[in-house]
Amino acid sequence: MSGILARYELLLPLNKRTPRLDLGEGGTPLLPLSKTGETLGIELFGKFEGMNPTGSFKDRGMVLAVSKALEEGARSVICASTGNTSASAAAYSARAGVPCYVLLPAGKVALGKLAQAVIHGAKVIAIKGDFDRALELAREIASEKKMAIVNSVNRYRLWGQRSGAWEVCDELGGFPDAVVLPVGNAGNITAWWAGFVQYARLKKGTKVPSMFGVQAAGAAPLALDSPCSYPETVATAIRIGKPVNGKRARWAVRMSGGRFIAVSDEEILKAQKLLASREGVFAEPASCAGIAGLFKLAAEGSLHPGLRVVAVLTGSGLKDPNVVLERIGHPVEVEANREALMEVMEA
Ligand code: AN7
Repeated sequence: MSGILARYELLLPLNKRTPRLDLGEGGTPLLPLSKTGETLGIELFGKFEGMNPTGSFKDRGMVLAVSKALEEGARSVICASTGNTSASAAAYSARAGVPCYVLLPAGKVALGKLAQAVIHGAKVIAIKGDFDRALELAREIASEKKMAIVNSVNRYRLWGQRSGAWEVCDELGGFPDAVVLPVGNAGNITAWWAGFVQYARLKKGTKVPSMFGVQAAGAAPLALDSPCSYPETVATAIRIGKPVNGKRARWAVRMSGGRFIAVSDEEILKAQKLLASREGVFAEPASCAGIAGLFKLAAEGSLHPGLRVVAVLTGSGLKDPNVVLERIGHPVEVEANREALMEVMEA
């Protein structure tokens, strides 16, 4: 076994009756982002969660949530999703052999994620509304029909996601000074903070890193501290107006000495291009909001030089090919001969 249930058995709520699902989740690379770090004047690492089995950090929570659902006798699984949760829920449900129902905001899910949910055999239903409405419906139906809901309202999801923080500490041989994460439903930032707190109890004299949560300006109820009824952003993964874990995330961010930040779609896409073209790391737009947030902090003069910072790159860029092709364009086509080719190459 190679996944997080085996690796962190003693830190997770497992017992003899818990089935040990495993798709090899976790163990993702912690990549030095030296060029970007140099520009920002900090020591920067990217925790590349796009390397998880379904291409996002959700797998860390999903492996535990679906295992616990099986232990508790659930016959089916349900979730609402902006995409990544559905891909992950569909994959782990397939592995476990239980039916999976997925509610998506119609027309607002990246192509790769949609394909994943469909191929894993989930019952995929597009709701004519946004994610927040889809989640309300999923919660209602889950409690009526006794289905296991595997959104981040499920405590096991967040517990499993703590493993990302544990891996970072293990690999660095200590705690980073700060962590930046993109924020949608505000589950992951809460989970990472709880993970650091749990680890700090084991290792005396350590300080939990400052947590910085970055939202897209068009969907930033926490960063702007005002309700958001019509969330909109190119980073569809975090197109969320009513974060269900908002209260806990506010607490975590405040306790850690961090804050929430809003960044524009333009800043997100610029950060995505920078990571891909200068660091060789292709992450989906939402994932890059954290990097955009760091640039914002640096511009304000609130990023202390020399800090050791981890940016959580939450999902793979392959999830959302359209956002790249629409922005940057398709390759030039030439006649299949040397002259035509040379003409284009030398242009
Ligand atoms: C790539 O899949 O909410 O703040 O339904 O896919 O814990 O919600 C995805 C969220 C960041 C935000 N980065 O995490 C879903 C969903 C990526 C994401 C987030 C998501 P939370």
